Formats: sequence, structure tokens, C-alpha cells
Amino acid sequence: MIEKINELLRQVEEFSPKAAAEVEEFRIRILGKKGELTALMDEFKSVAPELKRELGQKLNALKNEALQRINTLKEELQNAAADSASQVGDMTRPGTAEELGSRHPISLVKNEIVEVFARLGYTVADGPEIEDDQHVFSSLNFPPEHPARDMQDTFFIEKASSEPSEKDILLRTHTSSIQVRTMEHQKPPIRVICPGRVFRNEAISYRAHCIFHQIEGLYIDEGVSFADMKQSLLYFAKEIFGEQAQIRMRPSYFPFTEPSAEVDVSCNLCGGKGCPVCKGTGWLEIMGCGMVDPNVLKASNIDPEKYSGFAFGMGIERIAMLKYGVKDLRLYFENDVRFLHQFDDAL
Ligand code: 2NL
Repeated sequence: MIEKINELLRQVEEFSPKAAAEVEEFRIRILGKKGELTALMDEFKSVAPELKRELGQKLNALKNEALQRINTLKEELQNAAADSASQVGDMTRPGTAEELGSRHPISLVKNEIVEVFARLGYTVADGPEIEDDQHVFSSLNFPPEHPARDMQDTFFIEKASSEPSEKDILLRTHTSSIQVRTMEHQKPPIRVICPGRVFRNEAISYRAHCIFHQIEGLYIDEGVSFADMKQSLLYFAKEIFGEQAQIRMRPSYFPFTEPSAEVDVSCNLCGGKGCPVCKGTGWLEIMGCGMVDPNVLKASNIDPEKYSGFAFGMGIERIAMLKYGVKDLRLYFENDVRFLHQFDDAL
């Protein structure tokens, strides 16, 4: 009898049906009124008393194992059938909703800035990230010995020699190269706004990154003045930082503009009284600007006797930091959804 029990146990363990109907057949064959286990139970009644204990335990174990295996197999096969039916079947079942993403804060701020200048008649221009020496440095009046042309500051893709060369191929370090290309292909009046990624060989920290985003603007026509620039940039500051915003200009230097200035906006946290964000000054630096240097116009075949213009440039990360209180630049590049979802409603 013990062999019969072991043989049945083996059958139960090895049973691997393909359909629920096979399981029911198996159940009847083993556990049914005329089933094999039922027959063993009858046989058990007449075994010798000294064997009853051991055989009784074995029989019970077999019965439990058979019941459990049959129930799990039934359930598994029914679920599988339901799954495959639902894949092709009921088209009216509600779908699973995909989680919505949100716009990156850099894109939000870029779009906002572009829209402000679009209202002043600027159109967006684009250009390559991989550039040549001419469009990034030479045409912008950078002297050959300027530190920005150094290997230490710029990512070169092809460098002809240790000296600056017309043949050098590099990652653009500012989006001014887009404006140079615009001046080459378009006659004044020119009014373009140029957003894009720029690349500088810097150690990464909370305040510096090797990739960041800039927006530059360029306006060239007959009789464009410093006063025009100041009024345009004041309008920009009020649109981005609020109607109460004031600007001030401090003298500065860029190779491509003369005169040049840094633009500060009144601190919107303390209203100009002085706080930790503006380091007690009441002012925050937001961009650089200036009147386009005659050498830059000449390099792109625009007559500096006839035309004048102004240009400005700002870091999008910096504007977004001031607008949203972001304290660490690296957050923009890590794409942690806990950071990104804070801008869900900023659309
Ligand atoms: C800054 C300063 C500036 C410009 C960018 C420019 C472009 C051309 C000609 C003349 Cl094609 N100037 N761009 C002018 C002044 C400042 O950027 O601090 N940017 C983050």
C-alpha cells in the first residue's frame, strides 16, 4: 500500500495540465467517489493496527497535497485564460493612464523670454552646437591671445596646433555664433533672439556646469541707440520679474561690444532693501549687453558707418534660479522627478 501512496504522490507532483478541464478530470480520477485515493482510504480501513499510524499520516499528507495542487492549478489556469481574453477582448475596459510629465524649468523660462522678445518683433534663430573658430571667436573680435580660446576653457573637437587657427572646430561657448551666421545671411534690419546650449570646460559645482543654456539677442538697423537698448531691457525685466522691477547698468567689457554693460534687476525678494539673496545690495545681476563693436559688423559685411546695433546675453539657468529660488545648478541636469514635478503648474 505504501508504494501505491508514493506512486500517487509522484503523479500529483508531476501533474502539469494545459487547461482547467484537465485539472477537473485529474481531480475526479484521484479524489472522486471512485477515485484512486478514495479506494486507498477504503483499503486503509482493513490494514493491521500497528501500521495504521504511519499509513494514516501518509494518506492524509497525500490528500492535502492533492487538494492543494488541484486548487492552485485551477486558479492559475483560470487567471491565464482571463488575461489572454482581456488582451484581445473587451475594448470598453478603461485603459491605464500614463503619468504626465511636465516642462523642464529651463524650457519654461526660455519660452517665456522668447515670448517677451517676440512681442518686440524679434524672431528666433538657431545654429549648430559644433562650430568653427571664425563664428565663435574671430568674427566676434576676440584677439588671438584671448583666454577663452585656450584649451583650458573651450572644448575643441579639432585643434590645428597649439596656436588659435581658422581651422579649429569646437563646441560653441556662447550662442553669439548664431547671430554671426544671421548677420552673414541677412541684411539689416535684423532682430533675432537666439536660445541654445553652450559648452565650457569648467569643473562642475552648485554654481558652474560644463553645459548650460544661453539666450542672446541682436538688433541692428539705422540709428539704433544705447537708449533703445536700455528701454528694451527694462521692458524685458518688468515682463519677467514684475511691474515693480527696476534695472541699473554698470560699465563692463566684452570683446564684441563697445560700450558694454552689466544689467542688474532690483531684488524682488527684499524690494531693494537688501537681503541674503542680493547679498545686501538690493540688486541682482541678470545679463550683459552693449553696442555691437564696429569690428563685429565689418567681419559680417555690415557697414558700421550706416548701421548700428545692440546685443545682449544671459544665462537661462541663472534667470530660472532667481525666478524659482533654485539654489543648486546641478538640479537642472539630474532630472530627478521630485525636482521636475515642482514645475507641473508653471506651464
Ligand atoms: C553675458 C554677456 C553678451 C552679447 C552677449 C553679442 C553678439 C553679437 C555681437 C555682439 Cl553677434 N554681442 N552678444 C553682447 C553682450 C553681452 O552676453 O553675460 N552672457 C551670459
